[in-house]
Amino acid sequence: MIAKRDARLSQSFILVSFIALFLGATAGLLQTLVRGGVIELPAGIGYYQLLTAHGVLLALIFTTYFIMGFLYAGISKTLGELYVVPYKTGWLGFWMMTFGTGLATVFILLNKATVLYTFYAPLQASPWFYVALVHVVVGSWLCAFSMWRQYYIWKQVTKEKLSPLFSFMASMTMAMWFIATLGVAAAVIFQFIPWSFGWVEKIDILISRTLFWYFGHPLVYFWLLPAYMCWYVVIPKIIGGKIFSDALARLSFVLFLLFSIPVGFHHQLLEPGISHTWKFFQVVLTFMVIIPSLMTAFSMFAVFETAGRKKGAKGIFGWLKVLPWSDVRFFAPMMGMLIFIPAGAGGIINASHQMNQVVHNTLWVTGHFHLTVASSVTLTFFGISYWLIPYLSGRTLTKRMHKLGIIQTVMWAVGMFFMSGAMHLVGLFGAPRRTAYTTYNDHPQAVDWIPYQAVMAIGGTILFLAILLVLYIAYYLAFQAPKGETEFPIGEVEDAAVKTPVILENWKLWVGISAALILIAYTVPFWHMIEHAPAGSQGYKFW
Ligand code: HAS
Ligand code: HEM
Ligand code: CU
Repeated sequence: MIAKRDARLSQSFILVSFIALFLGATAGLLQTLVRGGVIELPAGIGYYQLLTAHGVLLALIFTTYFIMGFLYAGISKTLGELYVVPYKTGWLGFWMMTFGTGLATVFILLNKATVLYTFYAPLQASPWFYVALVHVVVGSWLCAFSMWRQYYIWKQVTKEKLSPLFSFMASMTMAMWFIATLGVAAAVIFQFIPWSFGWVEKIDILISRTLFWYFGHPLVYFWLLPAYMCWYVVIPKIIGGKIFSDALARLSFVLFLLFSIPVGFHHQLLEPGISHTWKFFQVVLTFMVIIPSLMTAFSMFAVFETAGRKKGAKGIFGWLKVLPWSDVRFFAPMMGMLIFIPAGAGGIINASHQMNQVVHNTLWVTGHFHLTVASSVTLTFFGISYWLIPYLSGRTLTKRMHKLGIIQTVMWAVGMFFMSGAMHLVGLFGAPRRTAYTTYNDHPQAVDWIPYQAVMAIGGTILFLAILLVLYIAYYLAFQAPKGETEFPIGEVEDAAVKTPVILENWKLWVGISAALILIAYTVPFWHMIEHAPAGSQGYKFW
């Protein structure tokens, strides 16, 4: 059982995460209804104001808080109760992040920061929005330091060469996060804050966007890696199987550290001012970062098949039938995995330099990330919640909640099939992302888009109902379910697996190679940007 004080830290993160989920999903529902032409927004609320709230509260806040709650619980489980310094630093991080989150939310609701979650210059928010972002980022750094400290003390005390797999993955995820957030912190502190307070008049747009995407791509893996932690470590235990290979799992996380950062240009393939050579180089590295995901897919298939065959499954696909489909702790993440197959294929299309011209800035891209972060990752997080919340609250997952969880998962998959499917299709026909309802003066092409947007609204409505259901389940598991013990499932490694080489825990080596790759991929293009820098831009407020 988890120590009460550690449980409280995790619970606090998860509470904020679910509040953000509710607010962000409400905005999402309204967006689909507006774009589908079903409603007009009342009370002077702007479409872009909602979209900013949706992006910030779901992509940045819901995810980050859930991840912190999950990682702290897993670290406390595998490395033991938090030591004093990691514990106190964790709380300091929580409060700093929460102050920032509150401040940012207020300024978005006041319509003073309608700059979308990517806060692209020359759109200019109130300076307090950027100050709020700094608090969220620095607070998350405190959490990173706190987790590394726990890991370090554990190694000192036990004198073990290899740490438990979960704690290694958590430390690696936070290492990637720290290196990545240096970029966004630099943009916010050195560019956006002085510019929005009026200390300097102009901002260099290209540099600000480049620093953003230096952070923005690893950001998506920061969401994904905790889901992978569940797939690698938790799922084998739930299905009565074993982890295929500890070494392979660690290697895939090392590869994420190396290749997820020097690839930001694949979001800027249509941005002028960066030479094709460097875009091409980063596209090649983008294809490298697909490899650890393919390793994960391979490893998960191996886990399922081995577990199935041990249970006596026959034939090529017999193992599929004996998987515990009615166990929501398995079913929800498994739906996430299945959805990740088309989601990842879409990502490979996006990254293919020429094809990016067809899909960039269309609803196709919005479709892509509602499959990745809003389905594969989110469904896995829901699947984790079904055991993590009762584990933390000292309660149990009842049969009724199991059933509701399965219904919730099916609703999410169906809703997303309609919403994301329609987004992908209409995106290929050219419908832009980030636009409110418009018929472009009844232009025939724009009129053709409208039925797809209506389908998006149907999907969005189902998704919103699914959110209400998951919130009810979470509330019940936290406060009402019968008292009892729930396990934090941690898998064991297959006996026949290769021994894990100690070099995989050589942090200096991996962080060093990561830094070298970043320098290779970014130094020359950055130098060009500075050398050929235009006069810069003043700020604009279009809302
Ligand atoms: Fe992406 C845009 C390329 C993955 C999120 N992406 C975005 C944006 C977001 C996002 C939020 O190159 C929009 C940002 C914005 O607002 O502008 N993405 C990729 C590539 C991958 C990828 C190559 N993206 C993700 C993940 C995300 C995410 C993960 C969130 C969590 N993405 C792009 C590009 C753009 C982009 C361009 C810019 C587009 C533009 O022009 O603006 C890859 O990492 C994907 C690799 C994944 C796979 C799938 C492996 C499958 C697995 C499942 C196995 C299943 C099992 C179950 C075992 C190759 C691991 C089997 C069971 C059975 C029963 C069969
Ligand atoms: C954008 C709907 C859940 C992340 C959008 C848009 C719609 C939408 C319609 C695009 C609007 C446009 O480009 O004009 C919904 C609905 C949801 C939902 C109905 C469920 C109730 C989520 C979740 C996440 C997420 C769970 C992440 C964890 C995003 C992001 C954007 C977005 C990052 C892009 C914002 C931007 O372009 O600035 N969503 N969504 N959504 N959604 Fe969702
Ligand atoms: Cu990316």
